[in-house]
Amino acid sequence: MAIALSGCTGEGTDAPTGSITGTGPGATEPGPGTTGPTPGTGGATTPEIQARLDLQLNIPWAAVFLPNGTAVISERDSALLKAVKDGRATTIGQVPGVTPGGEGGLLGLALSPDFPTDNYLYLYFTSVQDNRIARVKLTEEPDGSLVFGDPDVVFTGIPKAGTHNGGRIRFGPDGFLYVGTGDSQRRDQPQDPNALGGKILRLTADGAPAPGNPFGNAVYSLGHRNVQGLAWDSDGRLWASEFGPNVNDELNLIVAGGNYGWPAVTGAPHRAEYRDAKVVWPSTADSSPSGLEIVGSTAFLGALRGQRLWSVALSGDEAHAPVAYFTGKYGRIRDVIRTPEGGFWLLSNNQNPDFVLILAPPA
Ligand SMILES: [Ca+2]
Repeated sequence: MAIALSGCTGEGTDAPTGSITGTGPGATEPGPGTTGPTPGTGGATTPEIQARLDLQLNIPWAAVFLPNGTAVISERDSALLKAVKDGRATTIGQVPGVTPGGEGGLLGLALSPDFPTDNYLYLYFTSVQDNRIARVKLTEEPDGSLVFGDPDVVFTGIPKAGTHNGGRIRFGPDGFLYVGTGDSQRRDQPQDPNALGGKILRLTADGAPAPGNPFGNAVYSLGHRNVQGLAWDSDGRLWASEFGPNVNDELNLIVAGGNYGWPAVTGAPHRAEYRDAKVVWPSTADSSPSGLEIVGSTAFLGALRGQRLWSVALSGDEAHAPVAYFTGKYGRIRDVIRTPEGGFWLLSNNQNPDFVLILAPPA
């Protein structure tokens, strides 16, 4: 069975409605817009918004926190890196070689696990011919301002398109760099273990395939449509958020060599050859999940088209039904980032200008 590739990236229309499903014991179906305590979620309470930073951002895509507490934000279309300290944003510089277009541009950021000694900031961006990963040395000047050197391209050849460019990068607990790619509107990519589209990749810090990868190349998992968020739970399991077509946004539990179904199937159809999503949002109008963070055993996902923050209680390999917060209050949410204080930043999307919401640590 193939599902028509029509709606895209939270922009689709006429999305069907249905129940939002988790797989865990005691899962409930709170429905869109539910807030507050819900059975099966461990008595989740609405996160407290501590502040809103009106930083006049232009389509921010990702953020990382440096060891000194300064945040670095990527802007997709301007290709600017901006620093945020004490609630003020300053421009660090423009990343050369970025070719924005559609959903492409300067996308994911990841800080080297050895940043205190190597000063490497990793960048995923769309170039004139592909999506690629580079690293820059990010250092502090005597006056406290940040500067970066020429990009050192470490990985190339991820297919690009107007949509479905993936873009999330993150170092895992094993010290390797995980990369979420999109199918780049090429339906032959996700099921081909030798193609880079529609994958989660696992690389060394120098951009080589990580040792032990399941196919002997850069690919870690396959059958993805457009991976948008990567995070590990406290037991080291990797979870990933993914845009569905006009149906079936997904939260997946990722295992090495796992096939997540696209473009043959979406959601959780219980087919032996594919791995079911652990959470399925039948209507992309409710979700279109992008950035993902996990604290303890709770996942938090920012929703673009759904304009809300989703939390999902995890129990081992299973996920409870998601709970929504802030539905429609702050517009589209691109990313969720853990702060050094244990709370979160939420990056708005397409709010013209965009802003940051600071959330208190979860109760
Ligand atoms: Ca899937």
